[in-house]
Amino acid sequence: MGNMKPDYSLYLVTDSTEPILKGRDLVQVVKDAIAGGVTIVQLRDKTAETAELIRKAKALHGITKPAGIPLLINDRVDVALAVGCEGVHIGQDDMDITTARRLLGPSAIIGVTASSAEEAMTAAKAGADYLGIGTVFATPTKENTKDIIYPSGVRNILSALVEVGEPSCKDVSTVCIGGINASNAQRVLYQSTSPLGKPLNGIAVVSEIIASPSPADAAKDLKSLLSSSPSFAPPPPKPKTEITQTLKNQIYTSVPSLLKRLASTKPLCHNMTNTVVQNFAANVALAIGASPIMSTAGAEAADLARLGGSLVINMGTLTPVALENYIVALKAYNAVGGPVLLDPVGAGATGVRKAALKELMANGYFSVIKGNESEIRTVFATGASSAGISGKEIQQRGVDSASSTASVKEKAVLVSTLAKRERTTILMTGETDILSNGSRTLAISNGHAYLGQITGSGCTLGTTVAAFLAVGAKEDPLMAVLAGLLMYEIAAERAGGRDDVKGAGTFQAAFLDELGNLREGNGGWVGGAKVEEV
Ligand code: 3NM
Ligand code: MG
Repeated sequence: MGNMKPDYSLYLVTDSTEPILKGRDLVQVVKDAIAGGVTIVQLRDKTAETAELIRKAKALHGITKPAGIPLLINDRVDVALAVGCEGVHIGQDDMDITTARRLLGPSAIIGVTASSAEEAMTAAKAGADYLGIGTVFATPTKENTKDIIYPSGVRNILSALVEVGEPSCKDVSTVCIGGINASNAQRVLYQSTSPLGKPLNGIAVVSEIIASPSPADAAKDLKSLLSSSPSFAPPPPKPKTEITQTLKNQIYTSVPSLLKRLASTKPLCHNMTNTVVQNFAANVALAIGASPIMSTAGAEAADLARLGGSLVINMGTLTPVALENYIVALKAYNAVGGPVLLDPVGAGATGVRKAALKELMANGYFSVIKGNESEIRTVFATGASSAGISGKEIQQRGVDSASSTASVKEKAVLVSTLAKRERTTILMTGETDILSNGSRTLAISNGHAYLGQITGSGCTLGTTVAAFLAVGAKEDPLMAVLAGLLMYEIAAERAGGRDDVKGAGTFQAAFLDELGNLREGNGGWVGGAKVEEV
């Protein structure tokens, strides 16, 4: 292996087929791409005869070498030897690494395709310099891709490489491949970087650069995306040790200030929610001082996202069309950094809902995922792999257990592990609610039994939390969620305790009144918060 690790950050894989290269000169396209910032090039041509492949490789090496950029050949160790280029990329069905290494020598770069933790670990232990992890998203560029693994699959492989405790696995370089483009590159990097694993060293692309009318601009765009965080990324949670304020003081200062901000900005609270609770959710949004819109049309989400509010995706009355609309809207909010809350209603109940949850999580980032214990367990299982992710034992304890005997402490471990893994904020509701950003975990025991007797109390909590996210997610999502949760549950306590409340019907009206009262107050009601660290 070479002493200096190559720069894998923007890895270009070539393609000479008509739909991608469009008859242009490959050497010129690669030259432009290098000018735009590509850091390593792989010649991939599945149809060229040996003589032609060697010719192409020599021509490419003529431009990569002076630029100081490694050239690797896909599959063909013989061609790499003939050309004297820097290495090869081999698939699972190609020559084994040991033989390739013997032929190419210790300083050659050898990369291997891996789509599972097992393949990744085997290749790393056999001496691969880097792994091409994929297929991340379905792509027309490569037929017969084995597995679509999504960013969660990449993340789980990276975690497995660390967990196994082998230097060869921990140190192997990694890029991801398959359907990566300018609209998803930052998200893929963000979501595959778990504190439980290791970060990717780069992204590998074919069509985003080769098929572009301007390969130089396409490379430049990707390059600049690599060096910044996606706009939806929350500020990294403060380590517990760096939080100097007591929890109580923090609540006393941040909740009233968020409330004030909510009142003064009246943020748009965009609900794509189920048909059962639309009316109630709109009323709750109004009561807390947000501006509701109940649009379910994905096509108008981009316009709405630009208004600076937040989005609730609640899959309570899921249909195939609804799912398509959710994904369009999710992408629109992610693109502008608008907060999105996911309420995976009934996620574990049917195969259709489980699949929808998986697709939602693969297609975007959620600032908050909120659900009851069974739903959060399903979310946990959805992003987990069969191998190598911490907390596996939690998942196996029963994904769909509606009523579990798990203690607050056990739930807290699940919620904080999930928050850490997904780099987001998780709220598990129940008699005691558990809230975590992966670094800090809180147990909240406000609320009233009447909430369980009216429809949509969970869904409209999502609406409330989302409204607070609109004004507080950029600063501290955990505090924003806590503020919404406390306002909601303390209003329920006040309504439930009123003399004129005789049952679920009068409770619902009184609850809306009390939300309005809390909105108008100065936030002194936070004194009723029952919150503790776990
Ligand atoms: N290998 P695009 S996917 C060459 O999963 C290749 O191993 C893959 O093309 C794998 O960037 C792929 O145009 C094609 O989606 C990637
Ligand atoms: Mg191959």
